[in-house]
Amino acid sequence: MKESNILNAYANAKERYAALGVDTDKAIELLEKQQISLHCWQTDDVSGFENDSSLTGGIQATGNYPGRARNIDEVRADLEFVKTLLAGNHRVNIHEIYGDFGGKFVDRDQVGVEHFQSWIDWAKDNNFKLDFNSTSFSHPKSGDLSLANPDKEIRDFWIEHTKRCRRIADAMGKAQNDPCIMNIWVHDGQKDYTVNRKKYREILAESLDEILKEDLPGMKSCVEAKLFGIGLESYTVGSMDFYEGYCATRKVIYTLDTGHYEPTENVADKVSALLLYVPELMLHVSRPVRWDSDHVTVMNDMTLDFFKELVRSDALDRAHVGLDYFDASINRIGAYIIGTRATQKCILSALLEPLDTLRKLEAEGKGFQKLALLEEAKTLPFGAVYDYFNYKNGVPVGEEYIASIEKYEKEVTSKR
Ligand code: RNT
Ligand code: ZN
Repeated sequence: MKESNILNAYANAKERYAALGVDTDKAIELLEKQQISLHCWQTDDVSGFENDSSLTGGIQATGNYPGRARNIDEVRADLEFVKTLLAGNHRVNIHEIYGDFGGKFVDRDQVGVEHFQSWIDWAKDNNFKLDFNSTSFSHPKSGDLSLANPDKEIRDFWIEHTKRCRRIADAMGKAQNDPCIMNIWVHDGQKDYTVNRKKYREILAESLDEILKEDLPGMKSCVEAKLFGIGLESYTVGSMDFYEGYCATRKVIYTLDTGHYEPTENVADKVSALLLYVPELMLHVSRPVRWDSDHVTVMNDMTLDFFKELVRSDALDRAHVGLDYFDASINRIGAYIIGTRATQKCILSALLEPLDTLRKLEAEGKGFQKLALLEEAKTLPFGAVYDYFNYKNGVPVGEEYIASIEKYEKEVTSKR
């Protein structure tokens, strides 16, 4: 895009927003600081490097677009390339099954910091911070119940795994001088009716209490609620109600995956309610299409509203923003950039809302004026601000990144 066009458009946009009391430079500054945790599992359809077992736990990546990352070097190469197309400094979110196991089988109850040292070094070299996830799925002991399993042997196996993961996250956080956010999502549920809803939830709460006992200052734990998984449609142990209560009473971070609610539910409305009771949020920004389909995040009403609610709650700094989708039907790097940029756009759009004016109008009971301004805000020259943000940070502006990804596909991913 022509430099003078970007600059002129920004100058006009800046003036337009200023007339409504919005400082675009300040919004850009905040967006530059906003880290987004890139989910490493977008590079390889949640395969990991443990062995070639198939994906279980009620989640599924559909499609077989060529070029998925097949090993640790390819995952890292893809992430390094992704970084060149994004403004800002971001994080990488790793699952336990992405450890550097050196070709050996390391069972989940045997994993240690040594299997992630090369990730820690790589992150440092590439100016990434790391987040982490225990992995309860795609394992012979996954079954329908892991941390909520009444069978003590199986439950203890997963408790040990999750405790070890917390120690790995602690080491990551200490090495990067910034807490590593570790997510615990377990798929536990039942395909058909269960007469033990309460029992499994009691066990899950007990297991989590045991896991979270250890004080590890380099990391923060979060727990992810969900509606259902494939093959686990009738009951999910870690439902929203379960984790809301758990996080509020234990003061643990609540992981809000935007795909984990009823399709007609207003996910944005949960933000302000949760933030009254839980310390922070971890976000998995996703796009559910009819169900928790994990389509690539785009700038749609749900995502726009979601970030507006965070900004209106003055809580951007109480949310850890991460992505969670896995679309194997299109270029995976392209999917990364679309989703990350869409998330940035939604955050920027929220930061550019003429909130003071809107709140004043509401306080004065000027309903028509408020609605009119909300409508007008939708077509303010927001794109000019986002273009300038990318230009200022030396990354492709607008659709320019498409050609970069095509080039990477031609030279790298198509040869896999
Ligand atoms: C599953 C959860 C979970 C996973 C990742 C791979 O429904 O969203 O976050 O997607 O752990
Ligand atoms: Zn998720």
